[in-house]
Amino acid sequence: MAPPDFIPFPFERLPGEEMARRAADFAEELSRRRSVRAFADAPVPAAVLDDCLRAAGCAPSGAHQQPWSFVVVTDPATKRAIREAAEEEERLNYGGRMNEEWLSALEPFGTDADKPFLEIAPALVVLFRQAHGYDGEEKVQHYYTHESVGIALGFFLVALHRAGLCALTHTPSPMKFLEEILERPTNERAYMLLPVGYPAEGCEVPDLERKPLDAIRTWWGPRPD
Ligand code: IYR
Repeated sequence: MAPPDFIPFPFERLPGEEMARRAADFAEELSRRRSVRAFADAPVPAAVLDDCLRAAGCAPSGAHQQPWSFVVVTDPATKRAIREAAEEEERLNYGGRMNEEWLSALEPFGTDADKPFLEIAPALVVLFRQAHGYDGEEKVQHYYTHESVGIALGFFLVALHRAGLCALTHTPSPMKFLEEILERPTNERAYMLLPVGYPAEGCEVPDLERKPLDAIRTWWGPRPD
């Protein structure tokens, strides 16, 4: 990639009150985001998904290498193939690959090896991490790929929520089958499988509490108003 020019940063500082309101509103809006495991089959507008992916692609990344690829799967036969392969791995996970401690941590959520949402959700978005890049045939080192892709995933989840869509961060590990089914290049590793859509009629979610701020934040130094 050609080295970038440096240009002025068009930054506008917000008035304090507006800043406080926006921060509080955004925290409130995100507090309503939930993982959903029961989806309606209603299609999601492609343009909305594309915009959410554009938001994801704005994440910062190591050396600006943007080491991510997103594959949107709406083809029913491919969704079925993904479901079958995911359930095969999950049967092994639930049948012994996850230890007792892990299974008991999951028990309150009622998850099991059946993943009907992989066929019912109108779109499966698969996020791949590019472990390295290519310059023609030459391998190019990528940096901080896990961090970069994790941030892009976060941006994507926030964008979906903001657009009125739901998703599940699903990891039917090992996920090599996604690289195979979706015929990805050899530098790509499946990072996350996300069914995306609307909640099914009557969808329920666990009544979870989030850790209060005091439990997740330690402040060193003065607290400016
Ligand atoms: N991948 C399995 C198991 C699972 C693991 C964790 I940690 C979760 O938070 C949820 C599920 C599954 O999707 O069922």
